Amino acid sequence: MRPPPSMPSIDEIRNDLIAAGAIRVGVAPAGVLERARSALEDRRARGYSDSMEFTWRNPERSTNPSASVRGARSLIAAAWPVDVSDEPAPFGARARVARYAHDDHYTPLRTALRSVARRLRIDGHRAVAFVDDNAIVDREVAYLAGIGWFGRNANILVPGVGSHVVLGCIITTVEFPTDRPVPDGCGSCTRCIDDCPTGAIVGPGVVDARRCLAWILQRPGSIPEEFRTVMHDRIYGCDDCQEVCPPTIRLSPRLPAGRGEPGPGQWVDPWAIAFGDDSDLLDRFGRWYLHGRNPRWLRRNAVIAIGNTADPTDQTVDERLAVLCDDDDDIVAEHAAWARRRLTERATVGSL
Ligand code: B12
Ligand code: SF4
Ligand code: SF4
Repeated sequence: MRPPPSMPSIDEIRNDLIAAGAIRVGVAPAGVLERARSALEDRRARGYSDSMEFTWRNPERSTNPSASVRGARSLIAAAWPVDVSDEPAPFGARARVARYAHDDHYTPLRTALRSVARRLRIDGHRAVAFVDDNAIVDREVAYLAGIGWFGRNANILVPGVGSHVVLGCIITTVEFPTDRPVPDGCGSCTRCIDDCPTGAIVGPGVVDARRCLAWILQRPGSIPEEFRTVMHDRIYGCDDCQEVCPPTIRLSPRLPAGRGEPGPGQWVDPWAIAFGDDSDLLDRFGRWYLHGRNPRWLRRNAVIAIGNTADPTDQTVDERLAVLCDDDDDIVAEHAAWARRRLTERATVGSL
């Protein structure tokens, strides 16, 4: 009979994850994430979480690793670089995808973490991989595991890498030696707070999601008019608080490319989305968070991007928007009516 494989050391695990594509790996103790729990409760009470569920749905669970893996002793956290390459912006109507969603980076990170977790389970331990899962607050885990510091934009900034990473972890009953948190690297900078287009960063590391475009683009319902122009060409996610961040700007060009599963890329055609049928849209964008898996929210965003970016002198733009004004979906129709008004306004002031 073959002997059971020997328990991998944390160095072997780290090397395996780095070889698979992770850019930083660290270990945190698996105690309750007290700071994250009080932040979730406090921000929910202040209304900052809006109607989001995610980790807010059950903070007792999302901040207690043992609630997901009984007897948890360690959290192995990993950061995975996202695609930061730029494609030239298309002329005319366009819709921009935030960097973390150009490709799918969650799947390869999950696969790499699952492979380590499987190995630990073969040795008789409990171990489960979590990536962007409502069960655990990834950033606090990454912070405690020494992956990076909390930027004032609330993102984890990895030293030598910046914040264009996605995060995940393994919760396990194995007790590995832990790493220490990375000291703050923001210094006196406040650019992300000053330059957020909607003033959503209401304190260092505190985002009021009601004003954050990343959430506004995801949440169901009509988008308040005050945000529609400032959304500009965004269709999913917002990178502004990272694109003004000095360490992230300096370090991003060093990030390795091609570590995600191919996704829609940086630019998508808003007309194809506005007129797309449900199954095609879900085939293409189904990995994104779409409330209720309903593509109508994507169509709504596409119509706003058209209003903000299409050529206001092109008669066919108005004709196509007129069709959308009669859409069966009242959300699409209402936003298309706004887009027509916006184009008229842009034509009047002569700004593209
Ligand atoms: C809900 C959610 C959102 C919401 C709310 C974001 C938020 N700030 O909470 C919305 C939709 C707005 C969002 C947007 C984005 N998200 Co998001 N999101 C999540 C999710 C599902 C839960 C986050 C959560 O629990 N927040 C709870 C609050 C309490 O946490 P927090 O803001 O981090 O609060 C901490 C800090 O305030 C810190 N802190 C406390 N005191 C102090 C004091 C100082 C001085 C400082 C600096 C910090 C600090 O401690 C708090 C507790 O840990 C996670 C995945 C997961 N399962 O964890 C991804 C996650 C956080 N998102 C991620 C990404 C990539 C983004 C976007 C960059 C995507 C984009 N380009 O549009 C933006 C960034 C917006 C921003 N500036 O935060 C990554 C983070 C990557 C990174 N490098 O940090 C995660 C981890 C997904 C993943 N698995 O990779 N997201
Ligand atoms: S993601 Fe955009 S809207 Fe949200 S805090 Fe950052 S800059 Fe502001
Ligand atoms: S912009 Fe400045 S304050 Fe904000 S996260 Fe980056 S370094 Fe920190």
